[in-house]
Amino acid sequence: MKIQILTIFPEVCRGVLQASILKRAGDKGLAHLEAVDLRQWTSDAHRTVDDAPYGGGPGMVMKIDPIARALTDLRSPSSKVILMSPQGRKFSDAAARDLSTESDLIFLCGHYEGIDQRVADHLIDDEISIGDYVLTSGVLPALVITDAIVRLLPGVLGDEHSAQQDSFAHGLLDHPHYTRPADYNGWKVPDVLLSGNHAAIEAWRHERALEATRQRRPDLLERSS
Ligand code: 9D3
Repeated sequence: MKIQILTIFPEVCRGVLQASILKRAGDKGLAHLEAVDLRQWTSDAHRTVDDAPYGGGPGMVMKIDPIARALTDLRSPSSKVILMSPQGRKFSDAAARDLSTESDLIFLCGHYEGIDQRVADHLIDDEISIGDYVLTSGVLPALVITDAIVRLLPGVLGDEHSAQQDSFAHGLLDHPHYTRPADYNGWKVPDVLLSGNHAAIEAWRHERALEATRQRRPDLLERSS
C-alpha cells in the first residue's frame, strides 16, 4: 500500500512517519509512506499556495491551482484522493478497515481557514474529519488516519492477532491489564489473574470489559446489539 500526504508541512509528517511502528512498516516494505510538499507545484517566486477569500472576510483560502497540478502528477488509476476537512464524514474503526484495503491513498491536507470549494467539488474521491473539534490544519488528522490504517496491514504488528482482537472490533472497551509486582504499596492485582485458571480469567476479562463499556461508553453497546 502507498500513502502520500500532500501538505505544506511535509517535515512535520516526516518526523511522525520516521518513528516507531510506521517506520518499521516502511522499512519492511509493507507500506510506502511519503510526505509530499505542495509548494513543489507553485510557480511564483513566493511559492504561493493561498489567497484572500472572494466575498471578503478574515483569513486565507488555499488556491485550487497548485493542488490540481499536484494531483495530476500524483494520482494513478488506482488512487483514492481523500480531503482532510472539518466538513468530512467522521473517521472510525470501520472506516480504517475499509481504507486498509486500498492500494494507493493520497491525503490532501488543508491549512488556513479553508480550501477553494472547487477542490472538494471536482478533484477528490472522499472527504474525512477525525471528530468535532477544531485543529489548525489537516496534517494531524492525516497522520492519525495513516497510523490507524497501517497498523491493520498484515505483518505490521508483531502479533498477527492483535489488530483483530482490538477493542473497537468487538464493540467493547478493553479489560484492565496488570504486570509485576502483584502488590504495589498495598495496591493488589486481582487474585483471579494469579490463579492460573484460564477459563476464570477469560470470564473475568469479559465481565470487566462489559462493565467498563456500560459505565463509560454505553453508545458502543447500543451499536453492537
Ligand atoms: C470557521 C470554520 N472552521 C471550520 C470548523 C474553519 C476551519 C478551521 C480549522 C477550517 C479548517 C481548519 C483546519 N482543520 C482541518 O483541516 C481538519 C480537521 C479539524 O479541524 N478537526 C477534525 N478533523 C479535521 S480533518 C481536517
